[in-house]
Formats: sequence, structure tokens, C-alpha cells
Amino acid sequence: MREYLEALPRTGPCPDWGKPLAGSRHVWFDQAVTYGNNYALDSGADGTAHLSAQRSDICGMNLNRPRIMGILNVTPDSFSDGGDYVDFENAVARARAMSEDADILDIGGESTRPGADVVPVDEEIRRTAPVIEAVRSAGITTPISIDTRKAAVAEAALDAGADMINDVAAMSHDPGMAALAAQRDVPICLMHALGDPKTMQDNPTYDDVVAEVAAYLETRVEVALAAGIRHENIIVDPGIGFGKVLKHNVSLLRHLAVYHDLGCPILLGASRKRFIGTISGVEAARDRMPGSLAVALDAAAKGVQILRVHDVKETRQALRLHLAINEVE
Ligand code: HH2
Repeated sequence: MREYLEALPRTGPCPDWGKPLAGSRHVWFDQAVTYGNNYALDSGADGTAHLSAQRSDICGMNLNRPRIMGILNVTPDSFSDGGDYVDFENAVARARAMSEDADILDIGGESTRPGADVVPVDEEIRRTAPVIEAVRSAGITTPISIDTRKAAVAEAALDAGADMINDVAAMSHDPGMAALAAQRDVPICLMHALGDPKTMQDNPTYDDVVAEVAAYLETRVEVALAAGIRHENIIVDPGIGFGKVLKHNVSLLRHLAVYHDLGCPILLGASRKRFIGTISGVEAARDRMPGSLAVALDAAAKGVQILRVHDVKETRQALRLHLAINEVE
């Protein structure tokens, strides 16, 4: 496994002696360490240009400031909003409400919570494609991402008006996913998961979760490139809660800046997840919004470009304040 460079992120407008982190308008760095070894490099050192380079636009969005991906689960059993939006009208109404504050809508028809069963392809298409069509017919133009591990579901969603693919299995569940993303030339998020949802929380173990997740994502980026997916279309995600216990999630969040070394935009999905309940002592997933905001702002301060959240309006308000204080004028 190679060593990864971790920029030490600082918020605020970038001074003369620093470099913007991934082209950010509110996060910069003047030091990067080799993850794990605390080997400091100065700002002029070779090897940090890819840490500061501006990332490519995704779905026409400049990623020099954090973007919000609003979650719409059209499932009966998702861990925090299961059953809320299975009704067609409710789903479109929720998409409309979120589109006021979200930069992307992430629509999913299969829960990937720990222990969840696989949903048959036909059923997943039946849940998602008509909702995407209806959202488009309703004149909602916000970019749509399809949250699926299956190429046939992604294809039906793209045909119905979706713009990007969010694959929590990083194209390992369905090898057809890589060819589809390449052929349709759409952005794809590659997320790390250890095992599949059914078994992923059965005692996951790592020697070094941060480095192992980075190495996995790096390999999946290579697989994607080899399949003809353009680098500009690849997003990476460390996969909070997917085959990780509390200490793993905390390590990943502490060292999120390591993933800038992969040269792709970073997406983070931490919203309302179990570790927030464990740390804060709040049992009900729906009551974990304040903890979710704390994690979202911390991730934004580490230069994470896309925040996948349930509480879109609240996250927008928090980010507005964060950017008002820290962004370049
Ligand atoms: N988390 C979930 C689903 N999709 N996609 C990405 N890229 N990153 C994530 O962390 C992620 C994801 C799980 O959350 P949710 O959709 O709210 O629940 P469920 O899987 O139960 O539908």
C-alpha cells in the first residue's frame, strides 16, 4: 500500500503563503503530511499540486464550494426516512421542497442499511424511474443522482432524466455499471463498503481503516478509468457506516483530507447515521440532525465537496454561515 498525502486543512480565504485545497474558496493548506508518519512538507514541496488543483465540475456545478446532495429514499425500509416517500405524490413534493436548497437530488429504491435484503431489479426500477420522470415533468431541473448498485436500474434512471450514478458498491456488485457509466459519459460516485449490506456490520476489521479505504478507492478509480470512464466524472466516498464500527467512522472523519490525494471530488454521507446516535446518546435517527450538521460542517472545513444529507434546509443554513465567515470575498 502506498503512503497517502494528507493536507492539513485550514478554513478562511487562502493567504499568499498557502494553496487552496482542491481549488476551494474557503479551505487552504500550507502543510501536508504523509498520512500516519507526520512527515511535514512545506508549501513549495513537489507533490502537492494535485492537492490544490481545482476539481472538474460535476453536473455543471463548480466544486470550489461545498454542494448539498439531498436524499430521497423511495423505499419502505430506509433507516431514517423509510416509508415516507413511497407514495408518488409525497416523493415529488419532497423533491420539490428539497430542490430549493439542494444542488443534487439523490434518489434511491433499495435500502443499504445494515442487514437489508437485496431488492429485485424490476422492483427497484418500478420504485425509482417513474419518480424521476415525474420530478422532471414537474419542471424540477435540479441534477438527479440515482443511488443504486445495479446497471439496469441506473440505465432506466438515466433514461428517465437522471444525470449521475451513485454506486455504494463502487461497480463491484454489478460489473455492467462501469460500461454503462463510460458509455453514457455521466459522473459516478465510487463508495467504499466492506462486504454487502446483509453482512457488512459483522465484526469489520482493518489494520488501518483510513489507508485501506484509500487504497481500495484508488483501485476502483483505476478500474473505472480502464473501463473508459473519464477522470472528470469520478467522485470518491469513504462510505461512512458501510462495514465500519464507531472507531472506524471517527478515524475516517478525522482524516477525510487524505482522500484529496486521489485527485477526485469527495462525497460524504454521514447524515443521521448510527455513530451520531451512539456518540450523542440520541436513539431516534430523525432526531440526529444537530449531530449531522456538526459532521457536515467539519467535512466542509476539510474541503469535502459534496455532502449527502437528509436535512437539506438546515444544512444549507449552516453552510451559508460557514461560508460567510470563511469564503474568499
Ligand atoms: N449512505 C447511504 C446510502 N447511499 N451513498 C453514498 N455515496 N454515500 C453514503 O454514505 C450513502 C449512500 C445510506 O443512507 P440512507 O440512504 O439514508 O439509508 P438507506 O440505505 O437505509 O436507504
